[in-house]
Amino acid sequence: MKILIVEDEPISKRVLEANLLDWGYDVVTASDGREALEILQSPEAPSLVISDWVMPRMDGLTLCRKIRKMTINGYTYVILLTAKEAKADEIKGLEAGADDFLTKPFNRQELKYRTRIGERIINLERRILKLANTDALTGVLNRRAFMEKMHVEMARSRREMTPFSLVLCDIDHFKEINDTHGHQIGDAVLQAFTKRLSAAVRPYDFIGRYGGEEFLIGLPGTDLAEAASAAQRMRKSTENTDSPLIDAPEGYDAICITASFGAAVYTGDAEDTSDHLIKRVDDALYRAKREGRNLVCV
Ligand code: GH3
Ligand code: MG
Ligand code: MG
Ligand code: MG
Ligand code: MG
Repeated sequence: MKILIVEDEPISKRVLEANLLDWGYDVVTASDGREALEILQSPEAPSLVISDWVMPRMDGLTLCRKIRKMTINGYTYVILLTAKEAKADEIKGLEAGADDFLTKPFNRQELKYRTRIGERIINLERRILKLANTDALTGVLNRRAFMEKMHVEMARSRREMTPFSLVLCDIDHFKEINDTHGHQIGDAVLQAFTKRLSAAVRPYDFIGRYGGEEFLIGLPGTDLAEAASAAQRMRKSTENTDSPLIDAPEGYDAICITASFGAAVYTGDAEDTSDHLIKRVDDALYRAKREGRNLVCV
């Protein structure tokens, strides 16, 4: 776990840093609230902050209020660590949004275990967030989480004038797999299929379960031709009979499947919407099914 220390006084900063490193934390430091805010708005920002109150440019109280208004990077747990010791100041700190309040000079053991409390809360939040966003069977994003990420990527596409492509795929004749082998094998096929999909795309592409045996793939910074070739890669990897999706159930041949793919692009047009994009990709998939399955259509 990474912790951000916000402290203008160099010696206090160094002492605190040495302690946290000693307790096994990664540490980043800032000398005032403004520098801290910049760090907290970057990707991979620390989720736990130990901040001084009195600092130049932006004090710890203002920093707390700004952190509570931030909407990116999940929850940030804040411990105010200050020379102020009046009850009224502690209340002011908590009112501004601090999760905990400690006075300097701090008791080493107390700070250690109060930091552990913050760590537990952050870990809880991460677990809940993961559960809320993940499809339980396949481990890809669930539909809501996929849509949320897609809206973020479409906004980026508008801002940066880069294309965002969407692929929708549907396993061919999947009902037969269930009917022949049962639902447990059907489930295993869905898991193996999504593994193939993620192996065929780049790390910043994202996969979501749209429904039953239908999956969406978001491809940031990708135009329609590139999206179509990514879909071809996924299609070929699925149909590859040299490496069957899952081992043969007792008494049966190895299970091989194919899937149909549709691809569509969003080019940053403010008039265009996510509903329209999904309609286009759905139409393309429908054509792939109608034209014989195991196909990519755009
Ligand atoms: P098509 O080529 O037209 O797509 O045919 P299909 O059989 O794949 O399509 P259909 O929509 O008729 O059937 C989809 C099947 O997917 C029916 C449903 O029971 C099954 N299914 C949906 N979700 C799950 C799941 O989580 N696990 C399993 N095992 N089956 C599922
Ligand atoms: Mg200070
Ligand atoms: Mg279907
Ligand atoms: Mg199907
Ligand atoms: Mg169908």
